[in-house]
Amino acid sequence: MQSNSVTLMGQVCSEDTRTGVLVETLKRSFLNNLFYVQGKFPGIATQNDYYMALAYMVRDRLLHRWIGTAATYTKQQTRTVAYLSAEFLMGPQLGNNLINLGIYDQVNQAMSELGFNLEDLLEQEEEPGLGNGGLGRLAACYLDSMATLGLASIGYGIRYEFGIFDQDIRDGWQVERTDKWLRYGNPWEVERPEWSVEVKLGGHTEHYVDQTGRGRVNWIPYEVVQGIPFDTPILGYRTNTANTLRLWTAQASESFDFDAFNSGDYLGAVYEKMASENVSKVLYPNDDVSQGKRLRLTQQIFFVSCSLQDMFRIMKAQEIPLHQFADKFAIQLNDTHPAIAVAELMRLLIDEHSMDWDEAWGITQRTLSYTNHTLLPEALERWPIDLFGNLLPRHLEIIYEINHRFLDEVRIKFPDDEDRISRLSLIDESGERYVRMAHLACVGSHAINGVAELHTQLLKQDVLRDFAEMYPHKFSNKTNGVTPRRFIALSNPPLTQLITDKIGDRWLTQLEDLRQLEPYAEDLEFQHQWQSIKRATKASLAAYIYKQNGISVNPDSMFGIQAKRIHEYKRQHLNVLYIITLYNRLKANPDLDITPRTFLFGGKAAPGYFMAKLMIKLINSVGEVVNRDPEVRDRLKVVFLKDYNVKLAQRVYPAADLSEQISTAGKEASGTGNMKFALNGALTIGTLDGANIEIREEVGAENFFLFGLTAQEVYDLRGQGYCPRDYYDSNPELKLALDRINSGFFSHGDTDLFKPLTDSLIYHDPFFLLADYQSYIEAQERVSQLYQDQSAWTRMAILNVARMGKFSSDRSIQDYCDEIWHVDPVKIELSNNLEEFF
Ligand code: GFP
Repeated sequence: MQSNSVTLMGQVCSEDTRTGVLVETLKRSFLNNLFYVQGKFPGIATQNDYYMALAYMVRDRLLHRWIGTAATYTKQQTRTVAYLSAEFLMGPQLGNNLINLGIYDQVNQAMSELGFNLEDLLEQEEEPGLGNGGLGRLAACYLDSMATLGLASIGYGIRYEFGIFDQDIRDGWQVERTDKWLRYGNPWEVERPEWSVEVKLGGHTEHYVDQTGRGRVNWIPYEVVQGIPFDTPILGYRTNTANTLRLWTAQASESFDFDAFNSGDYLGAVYEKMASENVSKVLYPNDDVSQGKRLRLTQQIFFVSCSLQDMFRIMKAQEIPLHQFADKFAIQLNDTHPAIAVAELMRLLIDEHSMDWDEAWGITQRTLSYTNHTLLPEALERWPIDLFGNLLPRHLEIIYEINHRFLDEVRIKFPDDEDRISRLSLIDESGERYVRMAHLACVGSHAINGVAELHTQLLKQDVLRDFAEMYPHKFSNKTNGVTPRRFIALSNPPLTQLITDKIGDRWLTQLEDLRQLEPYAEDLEFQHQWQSIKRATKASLAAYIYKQNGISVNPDSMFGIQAKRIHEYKRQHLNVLYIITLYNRLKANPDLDITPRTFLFGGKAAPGYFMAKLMIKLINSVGEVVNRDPEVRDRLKVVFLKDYNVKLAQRVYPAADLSEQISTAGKEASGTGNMKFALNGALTIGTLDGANIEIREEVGAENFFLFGLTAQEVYDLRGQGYCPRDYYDSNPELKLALDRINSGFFSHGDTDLFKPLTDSLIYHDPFFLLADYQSYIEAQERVSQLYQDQSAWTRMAILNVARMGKFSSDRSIQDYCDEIWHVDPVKIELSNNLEEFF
């Protein structure tokens, strides 16, 4: 139990208003923040002021733990994980922090005694959308788990002023709006201008020999940008460990605009200043052709250099010699976005700290490890040499040297194999010359991992095959996981309570404990409680839909949900083909007895990805017709939930009956939405892709609706010359569905609107929708049939939840720790004696 007194300058006081957790203390602390931080009183305060006051109240309690944590790490010179990621999709902070602090109920009571509704205040929070989808959310789950497991870690990234765009739907089309998440301030962060660093860009290098006869390089940059760190405390669940998320903001550096100011070119200097600040302005949306975008490479070197320099600062402050860098830090590269760290760490060690090449290279390789998140070739980053050399002239030299030494190694292992040399080279010379970032990451890291079994296997067989042959020992799999704190405890309190009543609450940190639910799968009373919780969460989502979309959906219909970025490989349009098929059947036979269904979609399309945007339009257009058709008699509803983000995800997962995980086998690296749905008791209809395979293995094949080609079959079919048109010609229901779209039926007679989509399917079908169509329809039939037997369905749902233990991000992080990072947990004592810190 935590003490409710605090020692301040020798005096023992009753509970401190800044850190205490009694209801009276919380109320007082809230009012203090309203008055003395917000400078408002109830007559003039807005809802946002109340939210801010509450957030500051919570932040005080986080900072208390954070200071204890930082002091312990400093004293013990703790080995630390540095998680480098261009994206952190954190989601709203307030509710999660209340859960992790264990003060949700007290705060609820304190707020209601002051006349507020906690739910309304939670709703007020604007989430930082500093990520696109799975990759950024995974980084956020991992921070939660690292803190929960008591592992010292720092998440390093960019504090984008504008995160992922807000999505509006107009006339069925996606419309993007800038995300101004910082508009009313961000109560969770602490600015640390004293730890700013400078990042050089552009210019040229000069080589010379110093007095000792050693070759040296001087990089004279064209410009210098300053990085200012903003820290957010990341508290573990019911622990005192509060780690740091450190995000960098770009500012013009004085040392570079000084001359312009002096020479009277005031406007020029201001312009340059604005240009520098652009670096952290906006998050790049996925799937835009990012190649060749100088600003994106600038963002990468910016946050990587800032972060590495910050680690050097920490080493110095803790008086750890530089040759121990790899003992102090384990750096994880989240995809290739931070891969420039390989060259930057070398540069810092060699040029700025006079280390020799071999020692620097040893440190670099021992420190870095790399996670790959995609098999899509177009998503593998590469930079045109000219652009790269122009922005990072010194890094290009270093990369050439790394490449030279690396290819010598390859020649020894594989003599007379020039093809292999050109395949492995860090420089793609097959046409225009490029720097291959995945290759740089592979050579500069001691460990490389995929994010699910199948993905890792395909990496080794295909995308990174030559590297797997060169360095087999570097490769391993680390199947993704999700945090049960945010995605059950916070988002689904009734289910959390029901489970806890049966098996205690240890499962929230030991997810394997969920196994103890298995015996209740057949228990009719338990099933009944389970069903009423599902029914209530569905009713609440239905109310939200009515408010947002003006569509009334029936909570007793089956809710099938596909929520993820919109992409052809994720195949939202396969789901649409099924909807149209059902609709066609009803039109042909209005009295057909079908399981009433509500089809829900959520997700953003990259602004430059035409097909994905057309898919959104198709979903909405089909919805418009189906939802209004009296013959359907409400047995089918189609809803597109706009602006899918973490906040909305938390509403959606608990309300799903069926989780649609229908990507083309071999394309989805892992998926994490699949895990969140299943943890909330949805059954999965899915292909043998990504982590679906492992979910199915865990929950049992009989509790999973499988369909579709395997990755191998897709590969073989492509090899034989896949002809989608044959499927179209030979399957009448499929033909009818596609013809209905083409006839203009869903587009007010416009026969051209969806042609790019249907033509692509009938003539190319790169993602094998038509090949999988029949099998998908049959799996959906099995789904519908089972749903008629609510007891059997619920039994399966309970078994799914009971067997999802593997998919906690705690397990993933433990795997990284054991096999890559070798970092041990540190116990943090919470001290109320503030003098201890002096
Ligand atoms: C990417 C991959 C997913 C994978 C996540 C996290 O997600 O399969 O689960 O990374 O590893 F595609 P998105 O950014 O594409 O959502």
